Amino acid sequence: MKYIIKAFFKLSILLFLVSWPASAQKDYKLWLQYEKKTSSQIISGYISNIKGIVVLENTETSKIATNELQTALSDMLGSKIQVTVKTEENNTIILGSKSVLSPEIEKVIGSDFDLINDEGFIIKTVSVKNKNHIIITGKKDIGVLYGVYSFLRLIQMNKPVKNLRIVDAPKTNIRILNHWDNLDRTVERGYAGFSLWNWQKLPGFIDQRYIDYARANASIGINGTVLTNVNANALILTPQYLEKVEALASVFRPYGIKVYLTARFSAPIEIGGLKTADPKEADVANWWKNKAKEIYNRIPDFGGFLVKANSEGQPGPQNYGRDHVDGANMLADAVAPFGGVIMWRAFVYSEHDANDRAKQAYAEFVPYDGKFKDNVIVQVKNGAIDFQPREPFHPMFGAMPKTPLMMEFQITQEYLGFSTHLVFLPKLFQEVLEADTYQKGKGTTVSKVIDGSFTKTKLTGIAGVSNVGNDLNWTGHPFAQVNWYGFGRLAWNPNLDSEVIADEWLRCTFSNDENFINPIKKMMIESREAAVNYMTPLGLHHIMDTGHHYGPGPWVSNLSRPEWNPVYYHKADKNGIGFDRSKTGTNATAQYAPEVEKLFDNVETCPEKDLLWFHHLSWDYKLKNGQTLWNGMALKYQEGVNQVKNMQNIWNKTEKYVDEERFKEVQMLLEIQYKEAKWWRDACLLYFQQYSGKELPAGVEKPSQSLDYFKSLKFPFAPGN
Ligand code: BDP
Repeated sequence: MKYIIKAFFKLSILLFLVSWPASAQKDYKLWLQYEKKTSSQIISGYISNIKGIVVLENTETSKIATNELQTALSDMLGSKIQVTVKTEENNTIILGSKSVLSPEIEKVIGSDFDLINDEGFIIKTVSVKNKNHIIITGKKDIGVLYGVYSFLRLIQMNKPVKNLRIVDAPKTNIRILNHWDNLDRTVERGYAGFSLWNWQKLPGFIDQRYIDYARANASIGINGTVLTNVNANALILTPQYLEKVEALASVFRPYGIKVYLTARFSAPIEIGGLKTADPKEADVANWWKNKAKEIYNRIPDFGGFLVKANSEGQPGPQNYGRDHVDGANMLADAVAPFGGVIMWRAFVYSEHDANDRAKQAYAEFVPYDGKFKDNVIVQVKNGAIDFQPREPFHPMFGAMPKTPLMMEFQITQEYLGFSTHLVFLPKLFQEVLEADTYQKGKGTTVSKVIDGSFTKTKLTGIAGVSNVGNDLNWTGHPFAQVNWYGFGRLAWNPNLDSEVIADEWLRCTFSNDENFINPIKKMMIESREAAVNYMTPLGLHHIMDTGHHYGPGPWVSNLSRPEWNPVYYHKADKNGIGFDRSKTGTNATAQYAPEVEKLFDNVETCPEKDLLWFHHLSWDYKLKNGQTLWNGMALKYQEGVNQVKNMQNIWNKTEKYVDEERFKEVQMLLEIQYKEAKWWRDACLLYFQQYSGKELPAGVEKPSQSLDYFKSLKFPFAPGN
């Protein structure tokens, strides 16, 4: 008996140890789960017909494509798929780029090649010499790799792989993650652990994570990564670090990913021993030229530099009486001989400028339209302030027709509940991309500005500030993975619907069961509006607490720069609330095309979701639903809280569709989100109530604590700060 109990005990420990990694792996595997299919799924998906993989080329990239296809198919089919080089067999998948296809196959692909660029792919069911095949091809091997991921996505989603003709290519050239990672491995605004880059062990130690990171990015078409923080450290440009960067670049290369670095403008002084970093000084320009040469010697396909200059205390050309054009063009000359680009950020606002902060980037940059070198692209945040839960699109997108502009989205949730709140960001991204700038008449959407449809610019791009860290599940929250996924999919195709993204991701990450997909998709789609409602409804913005940006802080008014204080943005007083950016105020609306200006300027036509962004209104102002502004605002805060409660109810019903670990993780996180939604509601309403002097309307729960209590909360070790 004793022996049996002991054995049972040992067995339970063993089972525990075995089961832990298996479920944890699900989190780690992201949207590349490749779950085994049932026999009916295999039959209805026509994958049982696939008899082997034929590989026509032998590059590093094509080896990755083959391996991915073989492993994934074998896992999903439950039996090993063979790889051969014999094209004469029936029912195979043939992988190969245009140059290695046989004339017969090239002929059946025909003019489809004209429809794609160098990164595009074609997936086509063909019959050649009475044999059936699925061809996955592209102009280059990277296209084949992207094609493989797209093909596998179909199978993951139980879409039949019969009679296929998919022709797809990315609409932007630079699809890039910006890591705000410091050399000590802390991550500015990072909520998923420490930086992936283990600088101390590089270049000798190649963490498997680097490979898995590259694979995840390639699977969604991301083709660039900026390894370092925009608040840059010049040391990254020293040989000691460049050797490490080179090692990472070699890992990423076969996945089609180029490495970029942030350039600290004062690097010539800090690591170059020069007395100045003046871009007009020949010594300085030469220093950068030599630095570029040194980097390209190591990394021939180095992407280029991302630069934050003269912004929030970072050095830049203005320190020497020069301007952004001088700075960007000097760096552009340094990397141009090697095909590099400069991504110059437009996130600027000055403590010496008393003007509305929302107007400053436009005022500073629009006069430079057409003055940057061809290999410069100006990187603009989606809104004019700073990644708030909702911002109207940045007016610069409608105002620089002669300059390539790239979008900067924030995937990490600095202002959207860190990695604790479930907020589906593709919905936010889509809202911005679809916005009409009217730059060249109706239909000049932001997406068309950045994909170069109108300007025919050669350089196009979308950047996303990464939410990835060394947490086991990469992003801290299982559902934050979709924000990385969705960013990649939108960078590839800025016109993609966010609902399609949610659908794809859920099927590949969790389950194809409609009973799971339908409610959870709805929950995701609504989650962004829920966050806006419980944080910053009706156009409110920048009312978070200081420094760490965790939780509400509408009362903050003591910071040295006026535009750092929440009171600067909400302007609540006895007469009302909101920032008057209309003609009667700062006239920021005039930075938009006349059609948009008119819309925002007139309080009657201004969308209510942006109301307090553009207008200061009395507490009794009547909203479209007949409520007063005060009541309407309070009800919005309550609605946000109710939406989170509803998200919890929906999630609690999914236990049988989800593995235990992820089910519990999301359940716990939603509980925290619910508490924090109430915290936002109570703190903001109590604070604003001091000015409105009005009771909370029926339907809004009474606050659980006093305003003083909320003001007293301190978070000295909040992450990411
Ligand atoms: C703000 C962040 C700050 C960044 C800055 C930027 O709070 O940490 O350095 O943006 O984008 O959102 O440069």
